[in-house]
Amino acid sequence: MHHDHALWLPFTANRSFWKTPRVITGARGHYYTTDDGRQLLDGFSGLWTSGLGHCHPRIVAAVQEQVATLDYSMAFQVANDKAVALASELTTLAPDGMNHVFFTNSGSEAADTALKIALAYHRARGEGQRTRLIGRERGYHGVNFGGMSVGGIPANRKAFSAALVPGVDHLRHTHSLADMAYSHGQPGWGAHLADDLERLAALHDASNIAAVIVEPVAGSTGILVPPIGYLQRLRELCDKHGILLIFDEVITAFGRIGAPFAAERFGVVPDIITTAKGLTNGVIPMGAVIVCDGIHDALMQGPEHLVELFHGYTYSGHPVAAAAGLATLQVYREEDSFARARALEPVFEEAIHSLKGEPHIVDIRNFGLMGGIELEARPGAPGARGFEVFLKCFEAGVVIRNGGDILQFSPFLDSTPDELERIFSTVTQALRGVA
Ligand code: PXG
Repeated sequence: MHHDHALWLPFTANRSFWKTPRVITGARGHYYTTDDGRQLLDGFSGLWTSGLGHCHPRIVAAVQEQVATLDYSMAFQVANDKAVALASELTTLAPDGMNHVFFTNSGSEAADTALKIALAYHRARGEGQRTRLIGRERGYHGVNFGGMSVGGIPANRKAFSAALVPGVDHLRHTHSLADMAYSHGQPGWGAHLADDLERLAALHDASNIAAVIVEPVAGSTGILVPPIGYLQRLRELCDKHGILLIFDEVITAFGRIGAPFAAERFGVVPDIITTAKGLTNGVIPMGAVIVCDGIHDALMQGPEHLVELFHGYTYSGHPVAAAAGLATLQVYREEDSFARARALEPVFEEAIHSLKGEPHIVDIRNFGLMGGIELEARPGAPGARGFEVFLKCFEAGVVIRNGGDILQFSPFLDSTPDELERIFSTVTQALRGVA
């Protein structure tokens, strides 16, 4: 039977949505068009995805050409030329020694793939007892079973508690309003929180732990910037105990923090990097797991005619997605996007911190072109204030995002100071207008 409201939206208040639907029909550059003909300034770069702006002509052309040249080819036992080329391009951007790329279709699939590679690696080396996986409170690694289990967002886990992957622990998160509120960039306090790994290593014996997965800067949970020295300390402890370190760079890669990868920006090289979003500028879904030589090589064993890793997706390395990825990387290079993002960072920092003192705000935090404004929850109605600010901004023509009562900002890599000014003055007006 025909139903006008058949669409069940992801991570959305569906009943509220259908009372006043927000429907996008087009986009160009830094603006969306709505079904009622309005232009909206995008203050979130899609969903952290589209740092180069919407409908970038170079990427559009590459996709159009690819879909008419090779739409799809079998992904198993056969490769397509664009996937071969994109994997190779990614390794030139990645830290030295990370020369192998496994494609997925999303960040969630990249997280689960990385965890499976970690387990398979230890087993291949005769350390099959290393099965425990360590995530972090407030971490987000997508919604599939592995990523959800190592993730640390209570609402995402609550309904699935009994089905979480066994043998998972969580490091403490790094957030403390009392110790770091209104930090500009990295907080000076909190490197010692990485020592939480020592506690888990002692409890379980380190020889049972396969991997630690963290977002270098946590995104979905409301922009938690790593304390100075924290990631370095985590790397040292993983090395000491033979534990793999996985950086989930689904948000932080490709210029979001002014470098190709957070690994480069922070000077900490993990064993595995997961990416998605900015890999194709959001144009075609794609994720990638970038793996160091040691892990890859350890898995290349057994008879040569046999599959080494029993894992993969029908659409791994999809040629149209890979063509979008190749064009995206080319544009990043030609427009010097990562350096531009780095140059915009102090302007963004000043703009977001200028809201200090506006109603309801208890913290403002930023790193790269990632920003968060934490609001005090309205008593008895957590999340209501953040949602109302989102709605007011949308009505005023600016798209931001709220994760509960934390407002999130993700400008384009080439946003202008005027656009930043418009975004934050719209937010200011919204804050003054909510109870
Ligand atoms: N890891 C990280 C670090 C992410 O940010 C994923 C994995 C999952 O990616 P997919 O492609 O499976 O969605 C993400 C996704 C937010 C928000 O409000 C962020 C994401 C998704 C939804 C909302 O910041 N990131």
